[in-house]
Amino acid sequence: MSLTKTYEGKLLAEGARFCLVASRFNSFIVDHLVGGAVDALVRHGVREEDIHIAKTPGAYELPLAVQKAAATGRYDAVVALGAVIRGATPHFDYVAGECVKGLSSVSLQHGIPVGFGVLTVDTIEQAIERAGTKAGNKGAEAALTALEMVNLLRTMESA
Ligand code: INI
Repeated sequence: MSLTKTYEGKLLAEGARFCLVASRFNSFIVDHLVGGAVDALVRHGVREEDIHIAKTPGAYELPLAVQKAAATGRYDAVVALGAVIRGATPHFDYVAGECVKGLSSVSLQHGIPVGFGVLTVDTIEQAIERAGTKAGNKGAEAALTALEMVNLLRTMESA
């Protein structure tokens, strides 16, 4: 028998409150990520009234709004949802890079999980595949990852 103590999150977080921060840019994709995230959380026992949604203009603005949500102290986790599509825009690397960098620093700064549901893809087809079609729904995945992290942190705190 092993004496090693292992902590691992379950997909339950009783009474947990979530803020989904979603960008309006590429909303025809992002709306499906938001829908997937809400559906996944509710199906895992989160109350609808414990899910709040904030909208930003684009993915570049997500870190600031996520930071604000975290700073309110109202949420157990925040989930960032967006779609950066390379297409023909030279903006891609700046928008995607700054977004990723900002989100990870908010999580560490505030000590709460920040789910990363921002698609960074080359084409609209790849975005569609990840927004509820053949490659699943990355919004749902990010929300469940955040839920699991809430459970893990609770378990580690109460040990
Ligand atoms: N914002 C996105 O969310 N996705 C993109 O693909 C995108 N592109 O390609 O430009 C994008 N740009 C807008 C950016 O997020 C800011 O809102 C804008 O630069 C104003 O600060």
